[in-house]
Amino acid sequence: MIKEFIKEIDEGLNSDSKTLPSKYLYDKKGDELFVQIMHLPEYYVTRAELEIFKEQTENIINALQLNTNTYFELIELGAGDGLKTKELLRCLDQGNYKFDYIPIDISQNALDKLEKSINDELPNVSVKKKQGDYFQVLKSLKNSQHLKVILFLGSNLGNMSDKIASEFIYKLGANLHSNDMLFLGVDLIKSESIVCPAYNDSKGITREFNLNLLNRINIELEADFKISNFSHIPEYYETEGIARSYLVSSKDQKVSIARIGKTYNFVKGEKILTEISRKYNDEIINSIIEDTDFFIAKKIVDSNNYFTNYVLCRS
Ligand code: AVJ
Repeated sequence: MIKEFIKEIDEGLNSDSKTLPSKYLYDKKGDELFVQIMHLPEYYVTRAELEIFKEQTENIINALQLNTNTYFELIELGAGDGLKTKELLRCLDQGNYKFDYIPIDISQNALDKLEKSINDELPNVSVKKKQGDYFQVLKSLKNSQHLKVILFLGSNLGNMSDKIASEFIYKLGANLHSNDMLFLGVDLIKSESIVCPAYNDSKGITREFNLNLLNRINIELEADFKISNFSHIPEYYETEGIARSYLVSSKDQKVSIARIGKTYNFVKGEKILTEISRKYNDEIINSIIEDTDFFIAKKIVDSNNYFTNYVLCRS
């Protein structure tokens, strides 16, 4: 783990346009900050998808063509706090659908918390949590022949480039059977006036979330980033549809990372890209799934037209 962390940080800081992988934003502090982000008034993403799960639960079940006579496995990639999923679980429970809920996450702690809250609130729902890498777990589930519905929510796909997203969805398909479903939640392309504040909130939580990455490198790799010498600067243009978060060096400076044994130079105004948050429309989703075994079977949109949940069917 630490070896990979070292390698990826070194690669990112050595490249001509510096980058740091967004997955490292989520340490314990980063997880806590992301929970706060989800409740921010400016961060519409979580609320928009929650509205779909609350107001259109029956629609979701119909779109997935679920049937009370056919057992299925409801598999969620990334456990989260389950707020949205619990809306669906409640409706499936009340409708006497036969299923197991299988959340997959790399964090055992996140899975344990989620299981406990579902056991408390929905004691009839069978939870079979699986800790590990998404694809390893899916591979282990593949020989089960049961109908599978995969949930990949929260526009988590947006952290990937379109090429990586396409490979990711292709690999999901390779671990499924014909007629299995992928329920994919993505944020839609919309104006700068709505997207920009979502990544630059007035309380500065997103700023803290982004800068926490440097803190983490300071602690885990014994670096000497001066946090106050970097600012959080997100960018988004509706014409392109990609929000990018940067940390920008406010002066010429050197940073040493003891665990790598190197010093890195930053010039005043130099940017480190820490995260992309892709926004989508039908055309982009279609081009992403073009070379995969999925097709769009249905889509559900929230009342503001901010967010879409696509039902992708494995052909
Ligand atoms: C969890 C990846 C969907 O990109 O909107 C929120 C992460 N970063 N604010 C997003 C995030 C800054 C979020 N995703």
